[in-house]
Amino acid sequence: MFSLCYLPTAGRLTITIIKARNLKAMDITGASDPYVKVSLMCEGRRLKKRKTSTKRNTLNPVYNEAIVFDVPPENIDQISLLIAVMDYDRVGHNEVIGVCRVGNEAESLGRDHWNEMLTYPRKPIAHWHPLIEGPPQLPDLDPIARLGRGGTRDSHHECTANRSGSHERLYSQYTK
Ligand SMILES: [Ca+2]
Repeated sequence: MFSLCYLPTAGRLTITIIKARNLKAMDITGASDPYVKVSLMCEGRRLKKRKTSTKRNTLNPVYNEAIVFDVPPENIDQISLLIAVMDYDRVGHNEVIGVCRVGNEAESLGRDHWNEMLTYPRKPIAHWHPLIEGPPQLPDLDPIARLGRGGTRDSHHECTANRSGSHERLYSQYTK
């Protein structure tokens, strides 16, 4: 479950990772060590990524952590967020537990949630999202992300979102 909130005047997009439940067990302990990685995507390219803290040995982690990206209003239609729940492993590679996407080009709930955020600016809107099991390199392989808006690659639609990076912050211990 996560909330989305957009401040058009400040050009600030906030995603608050609230919690997850019934995650897949990835470790022999019968649990996982989940953290959430959020990628700011523009036409298939990853502009920024941020992650939450790692919760050890649980399938029902609670985060309440906000991640902020700078996205000017003129770029908001080209942006999507790829949310990946990952299992931390002390030895070896961290594995993908599942992913979901929100944005103009996302499907069903991912697009509905995004549109609801744009309809009600300055208001955090939270929803549960189902995770799909994706390959680790999903951002590069996803044909939907590569198409861009309307399936064209117009050079005038440059991704300028979050170029300065001065306002991006990760609040741990964020409270409602
Ligand atoms: Ca693990």
